Amino acid sequence: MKKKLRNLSLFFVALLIIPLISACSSQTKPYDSSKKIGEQINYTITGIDAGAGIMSSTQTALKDYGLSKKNWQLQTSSTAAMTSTLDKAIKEKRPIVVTGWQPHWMFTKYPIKFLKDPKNVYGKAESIHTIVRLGLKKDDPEAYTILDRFHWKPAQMSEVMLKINGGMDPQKAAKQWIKDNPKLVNKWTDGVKKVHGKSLKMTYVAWDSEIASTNVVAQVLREQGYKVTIQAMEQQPVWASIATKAADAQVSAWLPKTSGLYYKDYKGRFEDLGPNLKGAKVGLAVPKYMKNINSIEDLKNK
Ligand code: PBE
Repeated sequence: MKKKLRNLSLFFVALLIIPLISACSSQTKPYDSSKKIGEQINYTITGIDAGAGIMSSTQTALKDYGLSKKNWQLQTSSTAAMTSTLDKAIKEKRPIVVTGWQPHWMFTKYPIKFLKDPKNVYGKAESIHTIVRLGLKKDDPEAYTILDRFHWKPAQMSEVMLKINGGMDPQKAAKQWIKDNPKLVNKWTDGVKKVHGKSLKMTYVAWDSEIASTNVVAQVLREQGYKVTIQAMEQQPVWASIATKAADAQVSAWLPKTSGLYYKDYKGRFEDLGPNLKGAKVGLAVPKYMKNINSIEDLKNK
């Protein structure tokens, strides 16, 4: 009797597992340019966290390019899950479409390309702005000056991101980068009076680019004598924290499009110190071996 029961349960386990295995193996097929791309990836774009601007832009893209009508959908996950799915797909030359942005190490580490966006849903180039709370200039002119001067290039942000991606602690990566780039850092701090243990709070979203920039700025301010805390949260609370003066600064506003909705919502309740980085880019990306997929329109037609 017992044995029969065990056999029966084994049978049911097999019933559950066999379709799972075949579902996986149907995904492990390499990219085939003779087949429709949508069919090969179940009409799914691999996305990141729901609060990211790139996610709402992608929903707009699905509508504007007529992809929603054709059953295309955007899968919510996290940056870490997205990059690990991308990693696995590339190892097996499988087709995949991801939400991509630059600066990011995914473009250094993997052979991927942005899809053309003829309807300009994602905007051409973006800048990343520094946003501070109202009144910071008066309360904390030293920190304000450094935050206002902070600027760097995509390649420099990538250097910090790559260190962190290689396993280095973000604060340590920031310290090392600051040590290696005294000329640029001096431009930010030149002539600014040091302080002694004044508190300052920064908020950020834990995207790789923002982990890098926030840690660098926080560390520069620490070396000026500030006691800086940095706190990671979702995008909306980051903007709210500045608007309510619960936090002093954030360096992660991708504009005009990606963080544009929050910028509009909180307008008048923050000060925009302008770009700290120019030449950022947001869009959909695919591996380069997907040779005949070059535009978002190709997702519908090819
Ligand atoms: N990102 C990285 C963010 C901004 C920084 C492109 C994932 C987004 O809101 O989409």
